[in-house]
Amino acid sequence: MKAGLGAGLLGMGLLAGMVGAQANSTSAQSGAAQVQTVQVKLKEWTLGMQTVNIKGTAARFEVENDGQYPHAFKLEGKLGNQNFEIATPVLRAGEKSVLLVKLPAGTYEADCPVGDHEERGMKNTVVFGKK
Ligand SMILES: [Cu+2]
Repeated sequence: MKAGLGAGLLGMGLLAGMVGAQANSTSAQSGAAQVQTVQVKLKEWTLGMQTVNIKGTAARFEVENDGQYPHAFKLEGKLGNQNFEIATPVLRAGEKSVLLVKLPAGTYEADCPVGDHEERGMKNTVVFGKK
């Protein structure tokens, strides 16, 4: 569960980026690699995601804490037989972060790693490579 984000993972094709607030870009449309944008509106007690099927293998999760409690957005799963997880920092109310991820086709789990928020319902399944 606690693989963290090491240099080895980057070598396996996991690309992670974190950008500050004000991510309003729609410019990812025209590149060779199609990056699907997913809005994630964290609040009590839901991840607030509309899209959980990523058509390609690259996704840009635009995460905002729409709630009152601190929340974060974490994606986890397996690469081969190795567990990985990647997460935004813990966001306070109103804060934003962006997670840019490229993963092999497969099924991954998203959740909020703060406290017992996952058990309270802040969890979802994300499928990459869904046609
Ligand atoms: Cu939370």
